[in-house]
Amino acid sequence: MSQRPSDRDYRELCQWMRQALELARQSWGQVEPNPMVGCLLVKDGRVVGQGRHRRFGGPHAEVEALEQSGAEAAGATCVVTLEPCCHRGKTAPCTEALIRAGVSRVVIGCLDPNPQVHGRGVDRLRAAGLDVTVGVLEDECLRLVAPFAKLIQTGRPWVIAKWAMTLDGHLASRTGDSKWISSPESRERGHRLRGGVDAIVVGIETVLADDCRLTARPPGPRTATRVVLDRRARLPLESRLVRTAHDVPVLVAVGPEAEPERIGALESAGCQIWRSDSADRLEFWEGLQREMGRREWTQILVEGGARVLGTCFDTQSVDEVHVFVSPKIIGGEQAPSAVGGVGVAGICEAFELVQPQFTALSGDIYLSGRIDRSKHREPEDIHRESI
Ligand code: AOF
Ligand code: ZN
Repeated sequence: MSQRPSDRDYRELCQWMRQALELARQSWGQVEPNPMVGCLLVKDGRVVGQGRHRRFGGPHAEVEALEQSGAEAAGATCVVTLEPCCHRGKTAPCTEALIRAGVSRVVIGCLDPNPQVHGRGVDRLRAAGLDVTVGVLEDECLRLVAPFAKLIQTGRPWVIAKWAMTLDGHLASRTGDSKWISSPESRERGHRLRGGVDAIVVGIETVLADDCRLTARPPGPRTATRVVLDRRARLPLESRLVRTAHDVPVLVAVGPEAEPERIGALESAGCQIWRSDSADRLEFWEGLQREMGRREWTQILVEGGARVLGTCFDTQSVDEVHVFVSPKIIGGEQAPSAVGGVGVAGICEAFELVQPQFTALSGDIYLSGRIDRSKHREPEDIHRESI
């Protein structure tokens, strides 16, 4: 019998947490490099205040919720997707605001991966006598802050790989034609992704073939820097990317073999240059990821082509995948398949999505999900096991 009320309590808390998660998700693309956070203040079974972190540098979710609730916060339960902060960043600590307002209980989705906060927010609230529960819908709450956690823990951005392919797995026909493989509705989804990330990354071959703009149309909450992997600095000055470089930033990632005159010309045309010291394709990509992390880019969208996607998978840097599969078959051994690179040897080494989501988009299948990191093993381990 004694279990019953707490079970019911837990179910109710999950419902509130789900609402807080919904709120938080509305901030996608608006708060990075900060995490998305949602918060409810609940009293006598009703919401007396709600809030979300809306913009980088702006008030935290708890503060917005407290403002809404006013004096009703006294004795209320705070349901928040992320551990309240206890440090002074761009804003004052949320723990103190909750304590001051007389909140009696705090229900937290997950701990803050930020080492300045991690666990200390909880300690502070408990020390002030508040009842604290941690871990309600923890997996979902951790998933919400995964890009923020990756950036803060590894200094690298969250890598989203996106491509559109035919039913037989090609990115383009044998002549390089790719307009259009996916439906307008699928392309609209792609543009929505573009509008929330910090960078859109492509290889030089893609630019040479498509003269792509790599902008979000219509624009989203965030303007991505367009990044071209271009070891020899071949990006044409008359390309649409370079011609618009003054309006939307372009970063050209070049290798040691790039000629200084080419680099100078691109710089004069308004492009930024990042130069790798390494002639090795994998080291080049590793270095660029570190550079993007240094710039506090939280999420980047890699759009291809096959070689770049191959490099991303070969270096195990992909975190999330969005694929549009169109019911068209074009054949051709010369037609590029979606992911190049070296690839894996055995199916047991395959990158696999966790609980992928499927949506039908005017005939296309839109499949998305995160890469299962728990399953991932070093190729060497797999080799050892097979001996
Ligand atoms: C919260 N509630 O809504 C968010 C939190 O520079 P600041 O003051 O905005 O602090 C940013 C840090 O605060 C961020 O790195 C993360 O640890 C935490 N984010 N915490 O209590 C919120 N967005
Ligand atoms: Zn805070």
